[in-house]
Amino acid sequence: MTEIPKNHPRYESLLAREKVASGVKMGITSIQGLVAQGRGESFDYLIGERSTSSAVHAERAAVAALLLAKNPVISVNGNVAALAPDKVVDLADVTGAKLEVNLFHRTETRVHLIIEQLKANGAFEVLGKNPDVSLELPHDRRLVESRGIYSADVVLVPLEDGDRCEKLVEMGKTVITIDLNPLSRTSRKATISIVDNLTRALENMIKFGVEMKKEKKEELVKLITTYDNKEALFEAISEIQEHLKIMAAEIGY
Ligand code: PTJ
Repeated sequence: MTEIPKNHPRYESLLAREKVASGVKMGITSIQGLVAQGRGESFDYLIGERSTSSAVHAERAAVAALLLAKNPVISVNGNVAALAPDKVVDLADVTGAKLEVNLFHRTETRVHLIIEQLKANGAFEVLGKNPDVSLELPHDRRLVESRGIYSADVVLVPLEDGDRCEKLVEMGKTVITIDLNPLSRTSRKATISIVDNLTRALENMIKFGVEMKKEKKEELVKLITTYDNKEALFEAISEIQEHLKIMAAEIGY
């Protein structure tokens, strides 16, 4: 991985880029993952590279849903494994969720390498190697484990594609997504859409998880029942508009 000087004004963004590129070199991330990261980066620029208040609101509701779930599962793909293997393992620990590797560009080698990467970051068990159920989907994201995503009541699917998100919602699950694009099909189809950068979102969620575990169950239920995803997406888009207005004013034309 190329060393990025810590005082570089775009340190976080360049570091993330290096992580995804080295994920590709290690065989963890798909080559298409580079394009996905670039797409995410451009939305992050428009958002202002911060966790907005609508994102924080969605992250709290998502953590409440994970903590109250009977069988919560976090789905891991090649970008997540490259960018935040430690954080995804920590979030699973804090919320009691299972981890399951689920890939769009599935190869058995990639599944194996991602499982090893998560274990190297402290995961005890990672599902995904032996899928025994096939969802009605025309691509490999259909392959899931009955103990994991198939029977989950709450699933966190970071950097997801719209049709599996829609299928999981159709199956009656609470689907939480992390996607910097508030206009994506995934964001519009999910139960709780977190419009934030994966790394920032996971860091916030781990912190909230530790705090919220001490809260009464009724407080967590309230966070979920008062959450409205359409409203949250509307807020996310408005926050981008506001940020762009500020940026335009700074040009000083
Ligand atoms: O590892 P695989 O084979 O399962 O493939 C994973 C990718 C990500 C390549 C695959 O799921 C894919 O092609 O995803 P998309 O359709 O490009 O969607 C990714 C979405 O995530 C886009 O809307 C991006 O804006 C968003 N995104 C990309 N990077 C980040 C992100 N959102 C949050 N944080 C990021 N770092």
